[in-house]
Amino acid sequence: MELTDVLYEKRDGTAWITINRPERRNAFRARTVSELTGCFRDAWHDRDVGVVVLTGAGDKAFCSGGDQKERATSGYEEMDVTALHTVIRNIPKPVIAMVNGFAIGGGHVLHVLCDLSVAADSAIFGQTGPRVGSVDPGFGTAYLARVVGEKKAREIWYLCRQYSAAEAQAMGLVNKVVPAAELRREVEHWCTELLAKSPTALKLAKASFNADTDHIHGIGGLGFAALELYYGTEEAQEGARAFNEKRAPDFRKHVK
Ligand code: 2NE
Repeated sequence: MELTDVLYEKRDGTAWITINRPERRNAFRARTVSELTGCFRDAWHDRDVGVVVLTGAGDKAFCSGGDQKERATSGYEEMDVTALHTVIRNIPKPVIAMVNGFAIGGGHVLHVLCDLSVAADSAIFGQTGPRVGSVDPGFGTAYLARVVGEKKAREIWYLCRQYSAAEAQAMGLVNKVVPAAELRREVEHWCTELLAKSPTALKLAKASFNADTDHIHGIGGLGFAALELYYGTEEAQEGARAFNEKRAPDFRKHVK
């Protein structure tokens, strides 16, 4: 597949996957998701690749989640986010999120699913689903709770606040925070360290960590099927419309 939304480069044992839609804070549309999934699959089968880095183009955003403009016009038809989540989890090589700016909404979920997260001190973290009429059922919610604990995960999802890199590190959401200018060098250093380790031991360790939460796949599949139905409702559409019209959403009439 020709790449239009993603940059893909393999260098010295590391595959660098960069979401390249900076004018939309690296939001993903259906095409972006399928390109990302294809790059991860390529890295999976390339015996020269030992580590994968996921990042965003520019210095403002890692990824701002689903493209709300595309959602408002054509919906998220053809967007298979679960396939992307699955390949990030199952690729038998460590995946590092190089968080260079906003990691928001479905973009926040992507960094949570990576094995390791190294962030710039300027990075900002948060979920927005209940503000824009969406949610990331499955790994986006339940696995986040494994990372930061139930109370904090519910706060993150219910209140849709933004958190600084220092706050993210304090809650165990990222492994390391460095000045923005040093981010790439720091990540390269982590890659070099990982590439010196036994790939089979890393593969077994990853599979073993995953085994504890693999059951979330099932509920995630069910949840995304429900999400498709929710997106068809007036309530969910009000969320996307409000974001695009740069106003606060009005959900009050939908309380049941
Ligand atoms: C990311 C954030 C916080 C950045 O704020 P700021 O102030 O730095 O930038 P601004 O002005 O909001 O954004 C710059 C341009 O990028 C577009 C904006 O509309 C704006 O465009 P113009 O007005 O210049 O034309 N942009 C930013 N994010 C976009 C997006 N996600 N889709 C389309 N265009 C986007 C701030 O921009 C923000 O909060 N963005 C939205 C975050 C969000 O709600 N994401 C979706 C969550 S739902 C989801 O990801 C999802 C899911 O839950 C389940 C399945 C699949 C996806």
